Amino acid sequence: MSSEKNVILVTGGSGLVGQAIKTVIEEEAAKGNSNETWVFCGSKDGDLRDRAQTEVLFDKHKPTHVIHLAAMVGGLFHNMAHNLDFFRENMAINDNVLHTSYKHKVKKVVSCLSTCIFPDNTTYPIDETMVHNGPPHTSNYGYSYAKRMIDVLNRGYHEQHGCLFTSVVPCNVFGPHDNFSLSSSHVVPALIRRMDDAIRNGDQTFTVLGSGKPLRQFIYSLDLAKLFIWVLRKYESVEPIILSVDEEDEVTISAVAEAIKKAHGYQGQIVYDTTKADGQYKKTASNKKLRALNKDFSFTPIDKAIQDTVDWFKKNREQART
Ligand code: NAP
Ligand code: GFB
Repeated sequence: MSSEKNVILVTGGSGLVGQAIKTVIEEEAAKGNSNETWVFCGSKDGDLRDRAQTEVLFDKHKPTHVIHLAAMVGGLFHNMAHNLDFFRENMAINDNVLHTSYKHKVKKVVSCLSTCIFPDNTTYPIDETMVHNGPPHTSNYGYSYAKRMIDVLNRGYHEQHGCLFTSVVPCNVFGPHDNFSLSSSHVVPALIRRMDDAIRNGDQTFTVLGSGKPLRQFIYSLDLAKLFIWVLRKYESVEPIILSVDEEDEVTISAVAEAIKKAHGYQGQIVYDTTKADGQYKKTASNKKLRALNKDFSFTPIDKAIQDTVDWFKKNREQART
């Protein structure tokens, strides 16, 4: 990024990933001066489904760069129940943010896809070239197709207008400031919150939904934040880049539940409700492209990341999204 004053607008800045980026940027700022002004926005600063409100936000902040995180986001069960909403809301947000970025001559936009949007019937490991190679898993087709259209829009703005609009593809993310609500959360915050409830209620058993057999790669939000900032400053391609832990760091949902049990110090028994959906069995993604470009990055071990997140939740439950 140039040495002149840069203004980085982070849409979705009040959420899990946005707050992790804020934490990392604040730690950086404490170490010395910067020619960057960072602005973290949530829906109270403007509903990005609305073009006029999007324009007002951009007029106000005049960003030179955008990290575009804002989205309707949720776990497996929320997606299964709201595929239409996930498609329409995210299509509106993405078109407004990218078109307004183009009209405001934003130098670079980094948007966010997800490893869950890849074809369900695929070879492994999944890589960046496979985004459009077939239909996504039925559980979240709405979210997946809307996210894939970000890649289509990025190519269109680059080819037609020379814009540097790119995207990253994280695996499953968790960490402080996550969404711990019962209705829409992802598996890690859901298990953390529900096990805290079980402890408070004195429950002797704890139910994990599904079989516990599916496999996932999980990245700690603070690690993803550091990689996002690296992409903003150093990655100059329109092609998506996967930001995930290594393939061999993939774990079962059961292993995650046991790690959360240990972090909570919960003494009860974990049981499985196999009447509930498992979702995708696996979505193993390769981080070879990232490793080739960012050789020295080291990920936080998952047990430490889970312990830190459990500790954060117990300390901040009253203010957390529950
Ligand atoms: P999150 O915690 O739910 O945060 C979503 C953010 O988007 C919030 O700041 C929210 O603002 C904002 N937002 C939602 N609707 C909006 C609207 N209509 N107008 C303006 N802002 C709106 O989600 P997250 O986990 O941080 O996700 C951030 C990005 O990472 C998303 O693009 C998501 O698809 C992607 N991602 C997440 C995961 C994961 O496992 N969490 C995995 C892969 C990719 P308010 O809360 O203020 O309303
Ligand atoms: O994070 P998650 O909800 O979504 O994980 P996905 C779902 C897996 O965790 C399934 C099991 O195998 C569930 O059976 N699970 C067990 C639970 N207990 C729970 C629980 O209490 N809550 C939840 N939510 N799951 C999502 C996509 O897929 O991945 C989204 O649907 C998004 O679009 C996200 O991209 C990153 O990993 O299955």
